[in-house]
Amino acid sequence: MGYVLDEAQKALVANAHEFCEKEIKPNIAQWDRDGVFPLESYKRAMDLGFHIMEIPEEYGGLGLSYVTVAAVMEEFGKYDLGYATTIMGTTLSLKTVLMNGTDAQKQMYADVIIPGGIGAFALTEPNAGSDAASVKTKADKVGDEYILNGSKCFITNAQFADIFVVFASTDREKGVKGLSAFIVEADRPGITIDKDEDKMGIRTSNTASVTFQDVHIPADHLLGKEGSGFKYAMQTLDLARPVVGAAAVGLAQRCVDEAGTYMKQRICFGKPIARLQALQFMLADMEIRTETARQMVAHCLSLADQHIPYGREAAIAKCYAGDIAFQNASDCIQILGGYGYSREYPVEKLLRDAKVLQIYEGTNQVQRVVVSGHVLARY
Ligand code: COS
Repeated sequence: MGYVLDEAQKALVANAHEFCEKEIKPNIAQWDRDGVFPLESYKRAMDLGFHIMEIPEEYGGLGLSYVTVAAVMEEFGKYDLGYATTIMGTTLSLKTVLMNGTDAQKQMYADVIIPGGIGAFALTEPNAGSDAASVKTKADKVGDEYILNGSKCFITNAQFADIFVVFASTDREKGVKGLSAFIVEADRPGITIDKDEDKMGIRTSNTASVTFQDVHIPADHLLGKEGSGFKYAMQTLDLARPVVGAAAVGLAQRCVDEAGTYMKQRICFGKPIARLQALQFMLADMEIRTETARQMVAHCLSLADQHIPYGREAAIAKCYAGDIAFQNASDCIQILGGYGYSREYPVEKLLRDAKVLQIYEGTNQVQRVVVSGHVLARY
């Protein structure tokens, strides 16, 4: 739905559906309750290649279009946003390398990720969240190495990462123009993982802090040019945001599915509540929002696939899909009433998970800053 998919793409989405039915559905309630990062299950997802869809074939990946990736991520988002976030955490870091790395760097990163490695994108710091330009982590060049010092927080996959893309300042005097991006292997001495966040939602996703203390990295681990790191981070996020939007659409669709199913079964005033027009309208609005978001995500990523600028569309897609996923989750609980509020039913989790869609990968306030920037540039 929403995407015009060919037979191969449909088969891939069907594979994702089958995988999620078998791997995620039976376990998710317990994983969510206990805050489990399901590493073994995630490895099975990697055996099927869901983490390498974007890696070009020449580096050993599947080389699929972003529209295809989105259709698959929608399926994962339907079953568990945390699981989708784990995959997207790896592919977020990967995007910076694929967009800015040399052939050798792309191959090196792909060689870690393809056999089942986990990647992490380390941009955010305690005082550099929405204000991403305020990164304080520094990388000083000494001979043919950089020495990395600083702390990152809220890093998806940090505890399980094999490799990071780290943003650090190579020239403090230049501020935002002094930031650079590096590939950093997780086993380098001086890296510690400090704090595993106990989150309200996406509890199958790992989020932790990372400290770099005198971490030596070879100079050839610099991505692109010194001083271009902020631009690379922004370009990466432009491409990642609509994929998050796709997972949000999956969650929003799940809310429609849960509400629609319940409405047919629940008898009230002597008839199924599906016959009550007040609820029919709520369900229709949920469907309208979901389909609108899906179209926006698909449109944005089809622009990306055709190398047509999509920064405005990416911010709109992520912002809208995140907001409506949260709204749908809230309405879904409302339709289920007391059962929706109970942890015995799966829908309260959807609301807890959906909240992060308005916060991570750039808050929805930041997305509005981006959109208004594009609008005002017209006049
Ligand atoms: N693509 C390429 N370059 C971009 C860009 C983009 N999408 N956005 C900004 N830049 C460039 C600008 O062109 C500017 O360079 P020039 O001076 O050479 O023109 C430079 O980056 C600074 O841009 P700007 O002044 O707009 O940056 P701000 O510090 O005002 O930040 C926001 C803009 C708020 C949009 C940015 O900091 C942001 O996206 N923050 C959220 C970060 C985020 O998503 N964090 C989530 C954690 S990572 S999962």
